Amino acid sequence: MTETRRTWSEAESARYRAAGHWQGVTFGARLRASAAAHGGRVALVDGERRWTYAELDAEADRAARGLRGLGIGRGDRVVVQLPNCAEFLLVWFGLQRLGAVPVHAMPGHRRREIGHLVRVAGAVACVVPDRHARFDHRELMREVRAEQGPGGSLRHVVVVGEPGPEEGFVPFEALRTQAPAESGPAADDGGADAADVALLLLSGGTTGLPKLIPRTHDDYSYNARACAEVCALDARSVYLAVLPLGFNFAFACPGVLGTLMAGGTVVVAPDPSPQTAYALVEREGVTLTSLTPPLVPHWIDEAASGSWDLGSLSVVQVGGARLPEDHARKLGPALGVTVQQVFGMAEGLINLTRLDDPEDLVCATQGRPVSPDDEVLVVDADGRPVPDGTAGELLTRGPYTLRGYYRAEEHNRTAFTPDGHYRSGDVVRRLPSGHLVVVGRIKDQINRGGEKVAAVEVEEQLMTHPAITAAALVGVPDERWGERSVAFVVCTGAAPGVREVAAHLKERGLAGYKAPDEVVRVPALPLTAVGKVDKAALAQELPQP
Ligand code: OOB
Repeated sequence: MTETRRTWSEAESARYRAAGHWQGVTFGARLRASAAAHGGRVALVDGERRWTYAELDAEADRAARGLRGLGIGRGDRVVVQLPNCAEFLLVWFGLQRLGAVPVHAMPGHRRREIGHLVRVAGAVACVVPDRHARFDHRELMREVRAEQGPGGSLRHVVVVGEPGPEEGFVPFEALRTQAPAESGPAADDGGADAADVALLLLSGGTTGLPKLIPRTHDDYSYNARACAEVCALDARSVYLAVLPLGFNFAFACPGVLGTLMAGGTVVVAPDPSPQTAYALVEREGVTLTSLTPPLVPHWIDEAASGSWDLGSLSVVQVGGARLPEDHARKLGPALGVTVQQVFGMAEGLINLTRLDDPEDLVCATQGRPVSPDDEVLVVDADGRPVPDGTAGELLTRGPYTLRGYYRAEEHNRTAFTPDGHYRSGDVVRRLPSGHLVVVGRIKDQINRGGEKVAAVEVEEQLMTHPAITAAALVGVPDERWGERSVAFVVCTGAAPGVREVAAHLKERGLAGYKAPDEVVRVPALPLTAVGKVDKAALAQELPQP
């Protein structure tokens, strides 16, 4: 199938190459080069297991041979839904070696999200754990496979761990150990071009179903490298991946990829608790990690216990949602680290506070763009630029910001300006220094401590409940999550409670984190003058704190 992809113009591409942002190197080739440059250094640590760069490179070859044995090759999309474990990276680099395209799913995604990803991406395979967080992903894959039917694209399910009795589920362990060594692969990257799509990330979403974000080798490696430079990463850096690896923040801002490109060591944390993390900091000499805001108070409390040696830790990044200023001010002294705020998006643009920024900028802003070629516009409702200090919508384009979602032509017509700026839906104020302060949002999304919930997606599912005739999901301020979600529902008969609603959404196959924190019955949904649901008025109906 031929497919046109909205992408950068020839002139822009030439400019980004000339500036050295795009280096024309694929991820498969980069890993090969890293193995040659620092073969004996430790690249990856997961519990008691560790891999040098040479070993990681050899494992990528093994995984690639096994995956190729399944018929997976250049350009094929493969949904990867794995928790934080080394296999995430073995599979990811195995796919890169074939020129295949990992699609990053979140561990919490369920039938609806995974089924949608498989369909939109036309994925030929899914890679899942056997069980994770008391959930059986093989069950999930049985359902997804059944739903796709024989005409669907999905041909293989690869299971990390026990494949179970289901016919046709392939254990990853057999793939990596049983493929004959002589079967190649000859190339570093299956012949992929650095301008090709290297991976697909998931957008936080504002529409009924999540959109896929194409990221090329050139643009995504620049994303990781530009962040690594701001964070001064080098071969001595040790990054602790606390947040899900599938999340852009932990994977490439600078995260896993930035660390590996600098010759450093990546340590994966199986859970985000400070106890788990601090034990790894002590053992592995972790220098950098990244958190979402709800974790921050727990990390501060645990550090205060005084039982940990956090001496190696030098930078803690916080992002994904707005960090309250007082938490920002406490975090640095409590852990003895430099705090860095991160305001990023899977679509591209990453803003970081700089390591030598004065405390007020670090604590009260969300950073400034990492690339000199990031273009940021702050505009009013008519699309006209506003002066610095005035709030407006953030529009952006640049060397690592997408120019169009994957297979979403209609949505692309409104998600971008005619000259290619991505409409972020975030309301920001820009300071003369270029630092941005996130003050709000015009997109219909709830940001629950960094986890994004598209209101429309949940509303559609709420209305499938037999008692609910209309629904509106609204984000309201919350001490713990920054924002929690409240479902306002219009009902016939008795209104379902919050548990019943959660059970219903689960039954519908929706990820658990999208269930509303509260359900409030209303006689009718108030409308604005133009006939849209008035969510501001609904939020006012709640008892004010
Ligand atoms: C990160 O990426 P996404 O794609 O899950 O979410 C992006 C959205 C932004 O448009 C903004 O609405 C919100 O998340 N956001 C923040 C924020 N960081 C992200 N809002 C306020 N303050 C912040 N610091 O969330 C993401 C991707 C890469 C690095 C970091 C975060």
